[in-house]
Amino acid sequence: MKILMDRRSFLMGAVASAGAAALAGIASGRTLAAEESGPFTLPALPYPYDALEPHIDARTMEIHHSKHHAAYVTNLNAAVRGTPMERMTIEQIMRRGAENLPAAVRNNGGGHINHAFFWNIMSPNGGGEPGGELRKAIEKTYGSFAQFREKFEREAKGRFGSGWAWLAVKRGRLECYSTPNQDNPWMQGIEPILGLDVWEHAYYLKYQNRRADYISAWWNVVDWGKVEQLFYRAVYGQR
Ligand code: MN3
Repeated sequence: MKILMDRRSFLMGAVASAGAAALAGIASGRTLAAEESGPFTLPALPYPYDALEPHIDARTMEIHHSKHHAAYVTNLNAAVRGTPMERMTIEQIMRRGAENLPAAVRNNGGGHINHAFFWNIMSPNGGGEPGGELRKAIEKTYGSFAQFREKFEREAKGRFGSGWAWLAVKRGRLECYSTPNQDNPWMQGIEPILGLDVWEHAYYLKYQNRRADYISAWWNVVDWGKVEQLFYRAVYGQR
C-alpha cells in the first residue's frame, strides 16, 4: 500500500504538471504556423520526425503531422469561427457528443484531438510492457498483457476502412474498442489512455496494405509511462 501511495503521489504530481498539457500540449502556444488564425494550433511533435524509425518512418511522420494534422487544425478553426465553440477547449467540444456536433467539427475536431493524443503516447524510448496499477487492471480485465494485446490488435485490424483502436477508462474500468473515422472516446464521455491510428495515411508509405505489420511494429514505440499517467488521471483525477 505504501508503495502504491508513493507511486500515486509521484504520479499525481507528474499528472498535475503534465495535466492540461497531457493531451500533447494541445493548448500550448508552440505551433508550426501554417494553420490559419484561430483558437486551435498544431502542437509541435515531442520528438523529431525520424525518432520512431524504423517502426514508423520519418516521411510518414512528417506528412502525417505537418499535412494531415495541420489540415484538421485549419479546418477546425474555420468550422468553429463565429460560434461559441471558439471559446471552448477541444476536449469540451468533443464532450458534447458526436451527434451534437456539426460534421466539420466532429471530423476535424476529432482529427485534431486524436492526433495530438497519438503523438504524445509514442516515444523513441517506448516499447516493452506496462507496469504498476495499469498492468494489474489489464490482467484483471483481459487475463494477461498478451491477451489484452490480442484484443487490441483485433480491434485495430477489424476496423473496416479508416478509424482508431482505443484502450479507455469508463467509470474506472478498462474498455478496448475501435471507432470509425475521427470519432473518439471523448465524444462518448470516456477517457482514452491509448490510441492507434489505423487510417491508411498512418502506415501506407512504409507498410502499404500490411496493416497488421504496422500494428505489430507500433508496440515498439508505445510510451507506457505516459499511458500509466493517463490511467492514473482517468481513475483518480478529478473532473
Ligand atoms: Mn492520422
